[in-house]
Formats: sequence, structure tokens, C-alpha cells
Amino acid sequence: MKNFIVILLVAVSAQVFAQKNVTEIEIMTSAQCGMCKDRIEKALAYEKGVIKSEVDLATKKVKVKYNTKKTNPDKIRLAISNVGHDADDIAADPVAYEKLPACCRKPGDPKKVEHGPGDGHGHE
Ligand SMILES: [Cu+2]
Repeated sequence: MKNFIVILLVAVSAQVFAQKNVTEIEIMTSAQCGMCKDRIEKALAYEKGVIKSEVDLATKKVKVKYNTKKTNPDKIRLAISNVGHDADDIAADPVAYEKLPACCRKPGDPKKVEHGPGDGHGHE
């Protein structure tokens, strides 16, 4: 039990120490549905320096917590673009965008298909 407490204390203090270089930004994305949310969050989870990300489908914004020593907003935007979504003024990578399922395409895209009600696919 004592060891556990020591480990816990070390973990907590390491986290407090790390907070110094941590900041949070909001990036506007072209996320359309739950699949987009998962895709963007997964891409960012693999991105170096990203601590946490959460897409809000109501606003289409992704909140990203990251280490300022390991990455920067442009790299984060590029990671989002690389999986086929717009990120602020960086447009989605065209090749990645072409691979997106119909429901994840941007409004106005002729290939876009909206989810039907109760198709059990993505939308909450
Ligand atoms: Cu989608």
C-alpha cells in the first residue's frame, strides 16, 4: 500500500510538472458525424505531443490539449487534414477526403449522403 501511494505521488507530481508546457486550442473541422469524430480523435491520439482531443459535433470544433514542446497548432491541423478533414484554414487532404464514406463528406459535395433516421449508423 505504501508503495502504491509513493507511485501515485510520483505520477501526480510528474503530471503537475508536465502541465507547464501544456496548452489547449480549438480547431474548426469539417466533422459531420460520429465516425468523423472517432477518425479525428484517433488521428490525434497517434500524433506526437497531443495529450487529449475531443470533437464537439454540435460546433464541429475539436479541443486539443497538447505539449507545446513537442508539437504546434500547424502540425495538429495537418494531422486532421491528413485523415480527410478541414482544420481551420488548412483544407482536407484530397486523397484522404476521397476515401471518406459518403456520410462524412462535406455538405455540398454531390457524393454526400445524409444518414437516414434510425439507420443505426453514427448519428446520436
Ligand atoms: Cu463522418
